[in-house]
Amino acid sequence: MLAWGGHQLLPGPSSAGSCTGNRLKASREVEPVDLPNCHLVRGVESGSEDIDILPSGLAFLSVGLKVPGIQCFAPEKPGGILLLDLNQDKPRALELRVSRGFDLTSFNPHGISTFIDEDGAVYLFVANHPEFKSTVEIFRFEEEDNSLLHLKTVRHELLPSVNDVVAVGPEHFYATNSHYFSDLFLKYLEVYLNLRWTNVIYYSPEGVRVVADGFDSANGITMSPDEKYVYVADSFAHEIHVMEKHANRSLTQVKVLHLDTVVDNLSIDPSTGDLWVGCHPNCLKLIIYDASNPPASEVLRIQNVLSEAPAVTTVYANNGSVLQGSTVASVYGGQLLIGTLFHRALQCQL
Ligand SMILES: *[C@@H]1O[C@H](CO)[C@@H](O)[C@H](O)[C@H]1NC(C)=O
Ligand SMILES: CC(=O)N[C@H]1CO[C@H](CO)[C@@H](O)[C@@H]1O
Ligand SMILES: [Ca+2]
Ligand SMILES: [Ca+2]
Repeated sequence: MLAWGGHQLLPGPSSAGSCTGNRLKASREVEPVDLPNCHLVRGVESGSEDIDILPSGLAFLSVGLKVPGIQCFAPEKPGGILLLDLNQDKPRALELRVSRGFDLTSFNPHGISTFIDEDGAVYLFVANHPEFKSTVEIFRFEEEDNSLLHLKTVRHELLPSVNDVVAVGPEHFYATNSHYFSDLFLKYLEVYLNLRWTNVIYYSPEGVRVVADGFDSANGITMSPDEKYVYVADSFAHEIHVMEKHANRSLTQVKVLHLDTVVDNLSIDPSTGDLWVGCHPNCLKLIIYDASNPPASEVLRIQNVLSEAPAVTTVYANNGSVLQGSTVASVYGGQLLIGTLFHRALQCQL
């Protein structure tokens, strides 16, 4: 059922194929790879940037992200968090209510992550871009009434451009900054000049610090099921960095995987430790949007990440006729859920 795609772990740093600057030329068309049993998720029309699935099969989807210069099918509608129960047959995504006092009109959610504490409370961490600024919002999930109780807004000068978060405690997280500057023009300049200035931050109420830096564009971040390793996607460098996590929460690099696609959000299969990656094989089409020639979607599975020879499989690829601009793929009990930057979400049986 799984086809092998053309992905190689490239021997050296790859400079080809990116959205911006002089690296945009190597955009690639995808060979279709189909899964036999897929359907579009009801209730997701305008993006589902990031997905996080609880052990119970409840999936959170961050929807409606707006990025200057990127296509948006619902520009007047604020973003939100949807809940999808993967235990149901063809579930419909429901929007979670958010507690009063939180400014929903400027809610612009990006990467998300969940944390479950010892007494079973579920916390949802959301990278947010109100008015295109950058914060991390911490909510508690109230399952009885499908709502999110807002607990805290984190703003910090070391968090100028948060892309994704991975929660490691009720108020503790790692976050990627995908740009060093928060000013839009400087962001373009930074990517164009290929400054390797983006980083990973560790945040706790006791202190905030840089734990890894030197990325082209640090993007998705996730953690191994045993919590010993943190994986960071460097989108424009086409790399995934495997970092060892130490008791004091510092990170050291173990190795770097080179792929020939723009890697976006990462997720882990908790049962196998496999890494699932949403990718943009031709991400220039995300920026110069043309409905008749839309951006493709591509999902990779990386097995044996820590071994000498990780196995990279293209599990799903589509030219945009079904699903445009995949950003994330997440698995639960034999089901695959694929999210997109501004399009729909696809649920497949593996
Ligand atoms: C995408 O692929 C489908 C068949 O899989 C084909 O009908 C369609 O023309 C292709 N679209 C583009 C834009 O290449
Ligand atoms: C959570 C996360 O990292 N989301 C990323 C998913 O993909 C989009 C599209 O590139 C990125 O903008 C997000 O940063
Ligand atoms: Ca995430
Ligand atoms: Ca990302």
